[in-house]
Amino acid sequence: MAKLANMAILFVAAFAAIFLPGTEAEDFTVGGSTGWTNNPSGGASFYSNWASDLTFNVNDVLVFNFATGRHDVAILTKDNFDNCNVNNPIQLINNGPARVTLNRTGDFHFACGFPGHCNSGQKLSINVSGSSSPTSPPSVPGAPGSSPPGETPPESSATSLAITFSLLLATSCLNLFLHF
Ligand SMILES: [Cu+2]
Repeated sequence: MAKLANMAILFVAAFAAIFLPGTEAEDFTVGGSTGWTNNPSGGASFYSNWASDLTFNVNDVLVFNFATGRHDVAILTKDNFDNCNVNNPIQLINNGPARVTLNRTGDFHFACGFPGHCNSGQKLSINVSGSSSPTSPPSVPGAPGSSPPGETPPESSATSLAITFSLLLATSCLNLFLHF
């Protein structure tokens, strides 16, 4: 009986191991293969278009791909971001590629601090949502004329699965104790 319970625990733990990583932090390469650059195709809307398909959660990481000395990453207040004022950043990261951990919920504003680069579209504003409040609007898959929707795995269902399996694991442990 104890052996059976042990096997059940292993089984449950294996499932938990499979599903739990889905809830862990993700890396996002800003701009995809374009990287972090001035004059991106599409201009000022390039990086907001890139971000519009994505959901950012606390502890996710933004990876800004650029060559050191050609660009940088300035973290700005909303006002300075809106005006492309890069002279008084909250934080400036000179070395590329730069990894920025999204360590809180709310808005983050980034721009390149090199002269003219922000005004040419090298700027990104994102919102980091709490894991319990998905804010992305429902997409209509296969709607005519719509671009392919960004298929992100439903975090909440992975989380509830993980919770279910954790509960199962706890129950199995209790069972094991009772049988000893
Ligand atoms: Cu730049």
